[in-house]
Amino acid sequence: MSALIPALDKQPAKPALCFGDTALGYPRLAASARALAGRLAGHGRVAVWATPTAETAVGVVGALLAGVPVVPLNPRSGDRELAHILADSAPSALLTGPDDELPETAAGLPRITVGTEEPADAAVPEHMEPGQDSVPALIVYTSGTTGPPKGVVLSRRALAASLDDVADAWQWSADDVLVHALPLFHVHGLVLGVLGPLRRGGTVRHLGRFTVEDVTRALGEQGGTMLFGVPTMYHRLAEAAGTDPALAQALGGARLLVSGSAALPLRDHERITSATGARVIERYGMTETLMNTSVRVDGPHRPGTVGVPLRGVDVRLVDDDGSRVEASDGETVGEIQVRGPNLFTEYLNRPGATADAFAGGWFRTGDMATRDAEGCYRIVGRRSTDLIKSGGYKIGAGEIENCLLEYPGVREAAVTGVSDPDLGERIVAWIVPADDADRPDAAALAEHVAGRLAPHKRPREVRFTTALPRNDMGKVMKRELG
Ligand code: MLC
Ligand code: AMP
Repeated sequence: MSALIPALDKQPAKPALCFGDTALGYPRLAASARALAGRLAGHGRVAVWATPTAETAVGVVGALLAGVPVVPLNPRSGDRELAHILADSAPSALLTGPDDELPETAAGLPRITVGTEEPADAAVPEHMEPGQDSVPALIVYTSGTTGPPKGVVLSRRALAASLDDVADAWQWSADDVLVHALPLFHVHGLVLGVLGPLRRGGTVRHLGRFTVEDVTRALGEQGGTMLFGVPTMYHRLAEAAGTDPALAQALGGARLLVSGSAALPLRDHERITSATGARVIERYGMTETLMNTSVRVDGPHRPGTVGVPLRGVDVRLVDDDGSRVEASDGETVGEIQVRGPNLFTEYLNRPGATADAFAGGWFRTGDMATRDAEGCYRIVGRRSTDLIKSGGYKIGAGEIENCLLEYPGVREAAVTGVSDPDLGERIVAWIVPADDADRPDAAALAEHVAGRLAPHKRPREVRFTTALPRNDMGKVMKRELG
């Protein structure tokens, strides 16, 4: 296979990575990543402490050059989540920035400090980029309906195929300067948001954290041409754009605004367009599949849909009894199933879960959608009420319920996602206390989940009840809650 990032050899004269005041051109990125790759010889798999920094980007590129699969870790993971991911993925070392402070759970791992200061002409070992497309490149952890997160193994082929497919749909070129503020431990921020611009030979400007002011500056005076965000970010931009002319001008001047990871409500599409003249393009993806569909730059603009299948991806709708939905009537609902080189290889250490995820070679997404006469897909919901999308993060209800049940004074717990204008869905915990006169403290329950799992998994609301609605089998009927 050809190099995943050809610009490391061609070294165009432009910044590759901009994180705050740190900017790395291609020669320096290549030198730093190659130096790291040399240090990774002999490692089977490494983890990276995925702060939103240039060190994380260099760490991942170095591991890709070395052919060493890399596991991005959320630096805010709680002790339980982190211990699970480290035990499951068994990395031989942890790549970190020089100043990262590690929690005790990660402190036992050999640490490799990533540098970004290698002089471009330093003598560094020839890189060892593997020749095989099927070599695992990334292992990204993602929540399921039950149990702890699963490691999704993504090959070099999947990364390259998906990045080239979206480049085709978005006319994404080396001239683009991508702006974003997404976390680097999921595929949106890391694969699309960092490896995407590098594969094109362009530039990424990462904002560290999302603020309306920084987006305005990056798309305005700093010359950004594209913005990637989750709907929560676009919602906040839509709220501000009506009364902030500088923001409206910056958004209106961008070549492309892309939203993904969850549905962007029509109202936010409309507010952004009326304030800025710009249109937001939606694309649909998943950790296991990378990108599947998108509204195309050269196609019809269809807000409220996730567009058409990407060039290399087969997409079909399947009804409850397993037969293919042939109708393109914008009404008949089926489960989205996908096939193509963009798909993951397996769930790490979970052959059963991998087998269950496929139907005759097609990956079952669990997302329900319609298809219209122009071939545009509209996502209408999910098969399971146990998967919540909050702020663009996928969160499994079961994992949070198990965590809540450990807390003193909790007899029963159920977790649901309730519609929320900012987060899309917000996590609500339904708690049956052991003693109704002595209920656990709601803030302490949220803190418990944040500290054990991750802050974005914490319940934003706790509702106490005397009993959970259950069916004859004893299963909680979540649709009756709320
Ligand atoms: C609050 N905080 C707590 C806390 N309460 N911390 C610990 N314990 C508690 N009890 C802290 C948080 O750590 C954070 O700190 C701050 O309060 C706000 O946290 P938040 O409420 O979670 O942030 P919020 O403002 O809601 O974040 C919105 C957001 C974020 C949009 C910025 O949700 C986000 O980055 N989403 C991106 C998700 C994503 O990338 N998904 C892609 C998945 S891949 P501080 O210091 O920050 O203030 C995928 C495939 C595809 O889906 O198709 O793309
Ligand atoms: P994750 O497992 O975090 O990768 O999340 C993947 C899920 O995000 C998909 O299965 C969808 O439910 C959802 N998703 C991603 N993009 C979109 C979109 N544009 N519209 C609606 N849902 C989306």
